[in-house]
Amino acid sequence: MKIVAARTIVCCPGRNFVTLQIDTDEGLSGIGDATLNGRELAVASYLNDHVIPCLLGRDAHRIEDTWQYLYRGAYWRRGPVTMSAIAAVDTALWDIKAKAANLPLYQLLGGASRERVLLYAHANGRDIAHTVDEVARLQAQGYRAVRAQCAVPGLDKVYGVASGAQPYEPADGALPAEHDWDSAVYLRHIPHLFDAIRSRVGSELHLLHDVHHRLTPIEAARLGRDLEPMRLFWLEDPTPAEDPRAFEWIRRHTTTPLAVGEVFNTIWDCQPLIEQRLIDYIRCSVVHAGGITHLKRIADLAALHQVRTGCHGATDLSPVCMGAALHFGLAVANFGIQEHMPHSADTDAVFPHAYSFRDGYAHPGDAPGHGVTVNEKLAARYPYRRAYLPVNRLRGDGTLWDW
Ligand code: EZ4
Ligand code: CO
Repeated sequence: MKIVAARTIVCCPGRNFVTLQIDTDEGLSGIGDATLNGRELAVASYLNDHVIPCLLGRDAHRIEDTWQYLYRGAYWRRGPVTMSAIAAVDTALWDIKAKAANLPLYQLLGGASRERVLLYAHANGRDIAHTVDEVARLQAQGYRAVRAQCAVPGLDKVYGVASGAQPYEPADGALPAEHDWDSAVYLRHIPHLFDAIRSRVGSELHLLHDVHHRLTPIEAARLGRDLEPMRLFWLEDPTPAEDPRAFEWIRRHTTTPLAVGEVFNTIWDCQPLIEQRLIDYIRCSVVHAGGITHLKRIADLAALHQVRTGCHGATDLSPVCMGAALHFGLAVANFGIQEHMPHSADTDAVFPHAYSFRDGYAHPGDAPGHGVTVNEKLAARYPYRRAYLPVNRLRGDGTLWDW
């Protein structure tokens, strides 16, 4: 089965998405997500200008060989742009192979290891009382796990917290917005938040929190220790992970489980954290970590060290990525949890999909392939709009900080 055409589809049904479609001489087509938030056109160019010419005429069934060809052949290995482009090709080829077999993708990944995929939802609030209400509302909807983020008193805008009644979208400016940060205020505030949440929702609900890389290792250790009585499911991105040894400091002081990896793009980023058991959940996604082929390799390394998966699933990962992630999550032995932030109605209309959400769980559906398609006519009605993730500055003197 030969690849005869491939093209990128860029659209903005509320936010930007880049999708790769691959067509074959047997009439089967597949799609993959190539969205890199705030840098979308760089991946579109990487695909259009550098990858697509190499795909034409190749055997669509040779997924592993194509992965190695694009990874090794580039000479310039790794990086989010390259790996998102490779991921899109890989996901589209898995979609085609599963359609050719007339099977849902999870059957090709070893079949279902579980009935359904555990999700965590997002609760955001303008203060502690509001956030507690939001967590309780999601619990009442049937969610078994909820991530809670809360505005911090005195800080104007905080990354990861929605303002007003708008659904939360971090890439919100035609130029990067500027947010405030103050670690001391945050460190005093968050334990009160989780104390209040636990008192309201009881001990069974899984609670998660995302630090968004904003603490130093010793500050993160302090937060992990202060949160121990509230029994978190995980504390995410407590400190920037470019330096894996920073996590030794956190681990030395706390038993709060740690999750890292949404900004990683290869197994090499994950290797020290996993092999030294410095984390409990690996957050790499299908789109940003080289597709199904490479994510499976990361999960297998993680399994050796009792680390479980916790795939990134924010709304800047398209429904195509969500579909692929749910097949992966249903099949992989060491699945942990899947992030779920609902896409807008406009986005769902552009990307019709077989997956469904119920009672805090998801199922990828049984359509052949990954079960997600793109309505190109509708997509064309939503042209690309430049949008950036914000930067973060310390309150007081305006020093640039981590997110
Ligand atoms: O900052 O998806 O856990 N989720 C997150 C997200 C990420 C965005 C970046 O594009 O941290 O909000
Ligand atoms: Co995160």
